[in-house]
Amino acid sequence: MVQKSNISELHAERLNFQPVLPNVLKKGVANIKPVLGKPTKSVADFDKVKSIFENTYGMPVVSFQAGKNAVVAKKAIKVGVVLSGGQAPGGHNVIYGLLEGLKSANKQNKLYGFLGGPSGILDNKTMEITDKVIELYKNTGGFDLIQSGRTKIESSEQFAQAKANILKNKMDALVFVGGDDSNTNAALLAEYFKKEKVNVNVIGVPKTIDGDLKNEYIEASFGFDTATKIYSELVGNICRDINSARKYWHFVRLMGRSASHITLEVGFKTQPNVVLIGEEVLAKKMTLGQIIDQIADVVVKRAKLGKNFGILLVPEGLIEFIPEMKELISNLNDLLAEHEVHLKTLQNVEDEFKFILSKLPKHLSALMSSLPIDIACQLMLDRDPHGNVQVSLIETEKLLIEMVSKKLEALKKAKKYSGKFSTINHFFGYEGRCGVPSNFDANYTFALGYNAAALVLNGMSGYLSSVKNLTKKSQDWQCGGIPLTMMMNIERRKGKEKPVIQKALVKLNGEPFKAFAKQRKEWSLSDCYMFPGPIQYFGPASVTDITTKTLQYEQNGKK
Ligand code: FBP
Repeated sequence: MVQKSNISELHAERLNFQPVLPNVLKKGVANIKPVLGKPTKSVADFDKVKSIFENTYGMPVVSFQAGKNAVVAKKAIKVGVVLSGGQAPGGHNVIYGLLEGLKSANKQNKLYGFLGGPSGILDNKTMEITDKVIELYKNTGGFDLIQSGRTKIESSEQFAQAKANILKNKMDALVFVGGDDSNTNAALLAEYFKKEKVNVNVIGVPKTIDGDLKNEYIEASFGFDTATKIYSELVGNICRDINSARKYWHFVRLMGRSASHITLEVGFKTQPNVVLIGEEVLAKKMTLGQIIDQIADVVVKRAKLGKNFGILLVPEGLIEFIPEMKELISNLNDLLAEHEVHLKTLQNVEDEFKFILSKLPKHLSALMSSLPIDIACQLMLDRDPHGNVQVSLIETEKLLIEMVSKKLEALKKAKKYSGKFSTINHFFGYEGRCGVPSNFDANYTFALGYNAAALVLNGMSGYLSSVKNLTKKSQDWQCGGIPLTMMMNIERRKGKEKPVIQKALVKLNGEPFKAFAKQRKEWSLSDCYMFPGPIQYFGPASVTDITTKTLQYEQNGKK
């Protein structure tokens, strides 16, 4: 727990920062009314999704407008909140906003945090969140107040256990703060409670630094703004080092498990020489060999200009976008799930490796054997509880360095290259997930939490808190909710078809990618690096409150 004795100067200043609520929420939850839109559909696989979510499919989009609301303040309620999945800057402000929103309707409303993520619901570990508890966590990074976890509530026993504990606590609602997988869990719980006629509403809040939980109504997931600003500071610092020393090629892998939004945003802010975008690799069906050729081409061209230095950004999820690797990973996912028990009996990684090779189709076993052994072993590591490969553990930047070096050696032999290729590798991921939230994320998360309280108090369930119009001042943001089922499709997880929220990938016909495609040639050869420096919390709004380039391109078109 944070105590008065471990508060830094910045922390103390941030405790005094008062997040600015959207005007519509300012007068409190008892002074806003929900306006219902048209019924909705899932993004794909309508019939399958509908058959799983019989009670919560097709609900309308909700928007809030000013107006007296007599319903919400009537009886005092008890709400549980859980932080789920990877940390993202601003989580504490969601809790802070939720508490303020609940209290704005009725001072007797109570908020409880489930400890350690969804497992806290199953183990019934809770703590009450009071004004005093939240006092030292306002506008701070991290999830340390109640911690997080990746436990998935999926078996019928777990659903029954969740129900039993929530009823034991006499809770009226549960707020799930999470990414696509966690909010899928929230949707399943909302459906389960409706089916079981349990009067508990479930509301989701869009969190993930990866930025891949978004659509027309969820313009950004919280944490993306702060995390990309932190990575941009680090990458910008490396760019300045490159310009000063002029002797290394830096290969930087950035977090972003499935989508390349983080890499694209950091690319905009720092203008490195090579930026790989997984979605483009997939669309062009590029092989690993072609990616290596593309990188080597830039290295050779720069060497000819006397520049044996540079910087490359690669999203951690790249590996899953390369068609041949995607096929390999998908086969590995199924094999690891199918032979889970047998694999546990094997003595060491080599035996596991041999066993897996023997089960793979010939062409994939050849591909697996051609990879550096470390990478091949990393591909076999345990999947997360949702069945995803843990790409944060796969050192793709080292794989690229090794393969580009080999390519350059061959070019040297053929007298087509005579430069020097000294490399340094980096992975920036965990550094950005618990940073002190930017002003944008501090305001956004406070609004998302407050808005979630409004959804709960209006009896909504199976909804995701939606705050939009985000490139405008926070006073002008619009609030409401969208049904979680609207974002669902069916995907293969752990060898089975499952309903999941569809990830929002980088769109190649979207304004951000188009803007990048126009600029990248210039970035590759002329050194136009940018050095954004650290996040600023105080000073002119043009520096402190500005959000991501991605959102600006998305909302303002060509800029
Ligand atoms: P969420 O989608 O749960 O927010 O997590 C995102 C992320 O930070 C990814 O960028 C990264 O690959 C992953 O979490 C790492 O997971 P872990 O925290 O389990 O190591």
